[in-house]
Amino acid sequence: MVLKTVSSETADRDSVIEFASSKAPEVSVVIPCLNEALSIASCVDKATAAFQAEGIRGEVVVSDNGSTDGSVEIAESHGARVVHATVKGYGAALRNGIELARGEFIILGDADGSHDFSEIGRFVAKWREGYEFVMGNRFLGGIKEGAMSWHHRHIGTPVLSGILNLFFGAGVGDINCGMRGMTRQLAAQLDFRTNGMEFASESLIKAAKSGARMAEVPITMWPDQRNRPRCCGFCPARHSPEESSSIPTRFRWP
Ligand SMILES: Nc1nc2c(ncn2[C@@H]2O[C@H](COP(=O)(O)OP(=O)(O)OP(=O)(O)O)[C@@H](O)[C@H]2O)c(=O)[nH]1
Ligand SMILES: [Mg+2]
Repeated sequence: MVLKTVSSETADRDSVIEFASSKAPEVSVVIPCLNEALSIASCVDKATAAFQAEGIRGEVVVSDNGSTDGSVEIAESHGARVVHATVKGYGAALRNGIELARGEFIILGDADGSHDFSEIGRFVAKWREGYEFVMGNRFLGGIKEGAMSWHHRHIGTPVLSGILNLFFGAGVGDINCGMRGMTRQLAAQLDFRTNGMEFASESLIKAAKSGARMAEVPITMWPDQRNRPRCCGFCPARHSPEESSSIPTRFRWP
C-alpha cells in the first residue's frame, strides 16, 4: 500500500514535470545565422543561461541560411533548435525564424558576437509590463571599443533615428539596433515582407505605424568575433538582390 502511494506520487510528479516541459515556451530567442561558427555557441549558451537565471521558459531558435562552416552542428549541440531558411538575406532568415518560433514573445539578436544574450531579461521585463515591441538601444547601454565605426556612431545612426522618429513617431533612440523583441501576435499582424537588412527598418516602421506599445532597453554592443573582414554590404554571398538594388534601405548601420 505504501509502495503504491509512493509510486503514484512519483507518477504524479513525473507527469507534472512532463507537462511543464511539454508546455510551449513563453519566450523564443531567434538568431539569424550565416557562417558564425566562432560565435554561435556562446550566443546560445548565454541565452540559455539567462533563461535559467531569470526563470524564463524559453527556447533558442537559430535560423540558419545555408552555413557551411559547422554553425548548424554547433548550435544544435548547444541545445538550440535549428531551422533552415531557404531564401538568402538577414530579413529572410529572421522571418523564417519568427514564423517557426513558439514563444509568445520573440527576441531577435545577431549570431556574430555583437549582441549579448545575457541581457535578454531586460526585454522580457518590458514585455511583462505590457509592451509589445521592445527595441535595444546601444547608445544607452554602451558601445565597446571597435564595435561601431565613428561615422555610424556619431552620424549615420543618430541622423537616421531622427528622421524615422520625425516621420513615424517611433520614439526610439537607436533605430538600427538588431536586438529587439516583439510579441508573436504583433509580428504576425505586421506581415513582414523584406528579405535583406531593410527588415530592421520595416519591422520598426510597421510597429510604430500600427500603434503598438513600444519601449526601449539599454544593451551593450561588442565587437563581432569574426575573423573575416567586415562585409561591403553588397556581396551576393550575404545579401539578397533586393538589398543590393535598394541602396537607401540597404544599411542597418551596424
Ligand atoms: N548579411 C546576412 N546576414 C545573415 C544572413 N543570414 C543570416 N545572417 C545573420 O544576420 C546577422 C547580422 O548580419 P551581419 O552580417 O552581422 O550584419 P551587420 O551587423 O549589419 O554587418 P557587419 O558589420 O558585417 O557585422 C548575423 O548573425 C548573420 O549571421 C544573410 O543571408 N545575410
Ligand atoms: Mg554584425
